[in-house]
Amino acid sequence: MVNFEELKNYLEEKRSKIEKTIEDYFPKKGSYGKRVLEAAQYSLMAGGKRIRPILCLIGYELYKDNSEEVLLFACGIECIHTYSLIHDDLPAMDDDDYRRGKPACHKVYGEATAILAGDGLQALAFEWFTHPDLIKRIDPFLLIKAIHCIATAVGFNGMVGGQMADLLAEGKRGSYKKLKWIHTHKTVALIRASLLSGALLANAPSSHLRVLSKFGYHLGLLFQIVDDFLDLVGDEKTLGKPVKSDLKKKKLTYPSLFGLNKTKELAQITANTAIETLKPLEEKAKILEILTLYLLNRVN
Ligand code: GRG
Repeated sequence: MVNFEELKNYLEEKRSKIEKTIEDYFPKKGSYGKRVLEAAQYSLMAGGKRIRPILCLIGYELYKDNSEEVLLFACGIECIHTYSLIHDDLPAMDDDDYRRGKPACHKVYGEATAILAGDGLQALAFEWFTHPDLIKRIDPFLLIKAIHCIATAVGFNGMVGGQMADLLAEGKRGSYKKLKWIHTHKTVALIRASLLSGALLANAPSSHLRVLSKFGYHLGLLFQIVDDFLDLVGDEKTLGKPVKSDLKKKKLTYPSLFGLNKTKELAQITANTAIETLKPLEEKAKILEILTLYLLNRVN
């Protein structure tokens, strides 16, 4: 893969496989509790770039030919990501009304149902990570390693901790040290773990895992810097959510500390660093290099 056009086709192909798998495996029966299933499905299928599950597939494809073997694992990661978005939008958290171009889950189904939908999606992820269809294809020892990697990234020392610090930092003067801590835990941890989990499932050598871990860190940071930037200058329709929401909530972000120009410069520097870390993987990692540039220039 050498250019953006090929990458776009690749991402589109993976997105549609991920969505088909989610549809195939999503629980069908709900009986008296079916409202929460409906709410979870509403958010899960509301669009989204599917970057995290795609990173898992890429991590696997660096070492194995057929990433269909781990599609269900990748879909579990998307369930966790979607749960975090549903909870993040709740009035008690970021209080946002729109997500993925549609009214947020709590706006359609109410807060109680949205909380349960997020909880259910987190559990569903672990149901899929340990699904018999995965166990019959992947060595359970490798599965456990990958599950541990994801669980650590989304727990107290990962996304949940980052979200806590993000909420506590609202409206206060913050430092660069705190900003980096928040971003590293709230956003970077899951992005990095998504890529690593795929490589772990493929039993990648530990020297490569170290490289991918460093790369995942810089890629995740880049993702968040661009997210902060787009909140100020992005187009509402393309983003699928209101702009300037960080500004209104007085969030600690890259632009709030450094201004727009410097933020743009830092995004470019972070992208360069990410690409630099890939050197030991040589040609094998070309797709990650192009993906980095794609995410640097993303508009949603
Ligand atoms: C509620 C535990 C908990 C955590 C919430 C995900 C998150 C933590 C907050 C979302 C707020 C936010 C804008 C974070 C910045 C980066 C980010 C996660 C953006 C959304 O991810 P995308 O752009 O979304 O991949 P799509 O819709 O494409 O999947």
